[in-house]
Amino acid sequence: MNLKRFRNLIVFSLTLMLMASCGGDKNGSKGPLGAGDAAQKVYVAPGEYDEFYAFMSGGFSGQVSVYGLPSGRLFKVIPVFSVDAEKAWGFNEETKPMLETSHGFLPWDDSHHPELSQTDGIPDGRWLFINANNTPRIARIDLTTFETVEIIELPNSAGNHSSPFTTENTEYVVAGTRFSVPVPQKDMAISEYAGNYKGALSFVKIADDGRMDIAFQILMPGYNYDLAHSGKGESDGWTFFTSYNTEESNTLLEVEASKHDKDFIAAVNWKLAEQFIAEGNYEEMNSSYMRNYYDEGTQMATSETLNKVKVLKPEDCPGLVYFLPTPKSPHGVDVDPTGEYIVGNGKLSADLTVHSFTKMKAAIENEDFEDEKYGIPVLNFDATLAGVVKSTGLGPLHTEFDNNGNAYTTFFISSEVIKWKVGTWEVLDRAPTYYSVGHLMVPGGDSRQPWGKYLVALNKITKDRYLPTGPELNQSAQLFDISGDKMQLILDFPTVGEPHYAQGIPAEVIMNNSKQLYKLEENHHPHAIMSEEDTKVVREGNVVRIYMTTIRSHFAPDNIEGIKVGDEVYFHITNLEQDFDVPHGFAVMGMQNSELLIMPGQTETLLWKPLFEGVIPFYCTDFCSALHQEMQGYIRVSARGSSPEMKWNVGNYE
Ligand code: K7E
Ligand code: CUA
Repeated sequence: MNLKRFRNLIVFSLTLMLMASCGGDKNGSKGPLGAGDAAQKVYVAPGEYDEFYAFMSGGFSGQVSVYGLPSGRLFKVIPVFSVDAEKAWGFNEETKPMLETSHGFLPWDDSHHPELSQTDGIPDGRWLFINANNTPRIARIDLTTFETVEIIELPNSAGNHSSPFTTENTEYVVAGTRFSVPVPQKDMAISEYAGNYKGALSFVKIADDGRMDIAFQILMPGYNYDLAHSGKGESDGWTFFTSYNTEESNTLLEVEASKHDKDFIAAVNWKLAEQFIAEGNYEEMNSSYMRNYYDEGTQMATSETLNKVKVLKPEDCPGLVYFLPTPKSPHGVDVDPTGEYIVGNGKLSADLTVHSFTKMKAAIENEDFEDEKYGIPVLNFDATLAGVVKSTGLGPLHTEFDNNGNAYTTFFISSEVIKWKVGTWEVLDRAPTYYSVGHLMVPGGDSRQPWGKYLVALNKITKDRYLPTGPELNQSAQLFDISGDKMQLILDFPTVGEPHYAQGIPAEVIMNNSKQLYKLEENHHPHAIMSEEDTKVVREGNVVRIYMTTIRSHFAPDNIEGIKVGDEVYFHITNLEQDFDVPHGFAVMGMQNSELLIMPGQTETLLWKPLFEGVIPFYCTDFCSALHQEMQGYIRVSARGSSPEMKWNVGNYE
């Protein structure tokens, strides 16, 4: 690198650092939280329910957390991409297959964007989808059980960031790659990046029962694909992806990918893609990827390996993709509730660029192109431009909408949310956030029917908002009342991991379908037993299977003998309870595993390999009754190579 470029790089980096940090300090004070009736607005009396569910991504925790709004109370952390020892996710035999990939079993990922399924463009409360960013995958969470029931891997992708945004009737969730890579993957010089690496946009078909399958991928130029949103109403049938690094640089992107004045929003006509597929105008590529799904009947997860994916090449598919030039390294792309306006948030810009769908269609019709990239027409910037929001904020990232024709945009660098009018582009209000806001969420705010009322700012930096907890502070969310003209900050609350994005939905859409227990008669787990009379211990070589039950307040059996050092012991435990909210837990001293936490009517399996002779206690880990502390048992472990008699009992019967 020559000296001048190096100097430019330093100056540029310093400027960004300064801009980022002044966001944190300039407001100094702790904000208007004391204001009048704020406490009343977030007060949910003991025993009362919240008005909305909020689903927040866990970012680097890999999970999803479920909150109530307006109280900010945490209800559940749903394990998704990271193992969770509290719930045995990825530890018990039933869920281990969920974390299998073509790279083997993966204990962690980075989850960014929860997305609710929609019907007619309105969140319907059936499923929540979320992306794995590091090893590209999409998960589906069933909102009757609040459990992850399916995870599909995305081949040819690397850094699954613009994902998993849904189409209007959940025909697809989409997944754009952040990193472009050789497709198919191969050993190749990194310096050959430009012109050779490709960025795959995946369209994952969602069946009526929720099953996910990759319908097709579009092999785009080697840019970075950042975020996406699908059209609505008139623009239904299109999905919009932001890109940056149209410079196609492979090093020092903070400078090298910031050179172009404009990058692109890619407008993809997925209805046309379906036609190309139907006509056979695609290439079938070999690529190995996994689909893992949980069967509620057998209560087991299964992994299957898939080998083919259909690939569309824009240069062979006229009309499939158009580029909309958008200043300046855009991050979020957000479509207003009518479907007419496509808002691009240029993160190195102060202004927001709003494209018109109607104008885009006309520009396509008139072939009003200013350029072409790898066979993809670049529409004339002025031809699609609907307006510019001149905000004077800095670093716009994401936009959501309310039900009154207003939009709300976050500004990371100036650390604020700005409210503006869709159509007139005038700025109506601005509110500081503490600090450095990333995404924001209005319940239904990326759908056709925002419920409005609240806005949650999902902040990156916490600093002085809470009592210090050493160097690491939880990220912070801030709740605003947006029912009036002015946004009013009414609550701060900490989050689990980094909440990149969130979704909100009225409680009644989900709560009445929420499952209270698993019915024993519907439990078809291969190792389930339905009563204490059926408990048994079975040896097959050095594999021992213990068929156990739980009911308040004992295990059956609770005395087990005949186990040897070197055995592989599987505890298949069925919780016979048929009462809401009565799980039992299970732990064995010295086990190299997590606890089990078994819901009523469920069967779970723990693998234990005893290392020493002795008498090993086990107990219930979840305080289930007044005699929970009595819920315990012993296993006798005999020497390797010995021939102890197999015995088991609870109470006096064997
Ligand atoms: Cu945090 Cu959506 Cu990954 Cu923006 S992304 S902030
Ligand atoms: Cu069962 Cu505590």
